[in-house]
Amino acid sequence: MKLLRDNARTVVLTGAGVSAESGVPTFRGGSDSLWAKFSPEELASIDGFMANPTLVWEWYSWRRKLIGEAQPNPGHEVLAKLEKHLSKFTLVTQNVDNLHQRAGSEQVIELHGNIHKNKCLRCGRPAPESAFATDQIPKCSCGGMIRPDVVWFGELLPEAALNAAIVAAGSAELFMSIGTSALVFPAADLPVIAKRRGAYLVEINLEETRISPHADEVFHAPSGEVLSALWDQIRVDDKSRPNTVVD
Ligand code: BV8
Ligand code: ZN
Repeated sequence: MKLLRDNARTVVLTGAGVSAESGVPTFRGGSDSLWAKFSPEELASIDGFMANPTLVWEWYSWRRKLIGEAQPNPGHEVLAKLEKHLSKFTLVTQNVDNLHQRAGSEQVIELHGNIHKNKCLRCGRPAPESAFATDQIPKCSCGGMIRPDVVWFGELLPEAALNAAIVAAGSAELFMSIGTSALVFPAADLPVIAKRRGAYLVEINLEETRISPHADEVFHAPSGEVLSALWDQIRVDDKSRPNTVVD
């Protein structure tokens, strides 16, 4: 991809598909998808939590355990390398699994929060790690219930994260939408904003999505494989350039 080789101002948006090769089920799609057993409204929503806090709490405990045992895959690792290799690179994720950070990405804009963080439903204070060592729903010192610090359906995204993502998308020369069905808003607006402002839009996703027809380049293949091949190409190109060092 010429723009990557030319050190273009690059913005990447990732979704659950980037973590699929780490064994973390995606939200929609295959039979092992997270929603296959339950519906989003039932679990990833305040109404779902209030209606059945124990079920939602156990679902997050199960996901936290599964994610804790997962390892970042080559897709996460290449994105961490691109952050160091390109002078203007922004990583925006819808994922809450912390795998980008575990792969070495230092600046990660988390649009939907982080599954390893919890907060009080009543006062909003962060809950200490110890608070959820058990499967019982822990209580805050103010008496409120503790909940995962993720963005549920019907909840606003963290303002600073969303604004940073919108500004980055609006000034991107290259925007890569990777492993996302582009169905959840406002995250799904980002590739459209970038394209409208003149970015070269690349999609890396197993399936066709609503943004595929608008993309300049589409790779319907596993993101770990595609990103590894792109990184190999960058290293070949850089080696052929005089006095550049590629780690
Ligand atoms: C909001 C965090 C303003 C929690 C998530 C009715 C009422 C209220 C709101 C709405 C409504 N109707 C619509 C809305 C807006 C709603 C929305 O967009 N709904 C959709 C379903 C239509 N959005 C919201 O509610 C947002 N807030 O709008 O606030 C507001 C406030 C009040 C009232 C109105 C508006 C909040 C959205 C955030 C929800 N939280 N997660 C948690 O994780 O538990 S969403 C969840 O979906 C995850 O974050 C996930 O990342 C995200 C998007 O899914 P994807 O990442 O794209 O994953 P998916 O499985 O869908 O796709 C994976 C893709 O990867 C597939 O295409 C697959 O082919 C591909 N793939 C698989 N393997 C690979 C691969 N690709 C490459 N390689 C592979 N190996
Ligand atoms: Zn509290």
